[in-house]
Amino acid sequence: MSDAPLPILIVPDPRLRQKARPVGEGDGDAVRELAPRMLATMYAAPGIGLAAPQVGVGLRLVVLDVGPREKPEPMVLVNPEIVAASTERAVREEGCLSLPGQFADVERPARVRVRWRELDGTRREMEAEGLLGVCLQHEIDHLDGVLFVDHLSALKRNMLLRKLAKEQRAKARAE
Ligand code: GNR
Ligand code: NI
Repeated sequence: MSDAPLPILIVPDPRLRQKARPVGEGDGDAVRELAPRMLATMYAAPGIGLAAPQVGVGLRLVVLDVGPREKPEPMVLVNPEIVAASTERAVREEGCLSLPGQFADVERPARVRVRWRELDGTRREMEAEGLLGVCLQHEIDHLDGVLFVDHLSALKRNMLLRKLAKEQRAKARAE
């Protein structure tokens, strides 16, 4: 099926650490096929955002829906970029579908201005704060091979990565 969920890559898959390339003119068909499948994957997970590298595709493509589950408002962002960030910072607990079961408080700019194109090429720009602002920063990080744990101290990052590895080993044994 066209919107069958895709497998989500888990840390330490090296594809999560690669920098994705911009979506170009020639990628239109691929992106129009991929975006609905990424949305289906995100909703099934469930998650509030998903970046193409998380499903093994090295393109600068993000899907997002931070709204209430009963009122889906899917967003597809082609080549999203942060064009401005506030000096004010905010802390929020983050998780990631590529680090299942791991959560930590992450400090980031409180507000960002984000620019992207829609699937039809329309240019969009918005300022975001709160959960949407965090999710946009988290997803755009994925496009550069950056994970939320990279914003933590080395001590916290290593604790969390070791806990993930341990839990993934236990899960593999149980399967
Ligand atoms: O589903 C997700 N929830 C979330 C919660 C707080 C901050 C960021 C996120 S994004 C995450 C899905 C994901 O891993 N996207 O890359
Ligand atoms: Ni993530």
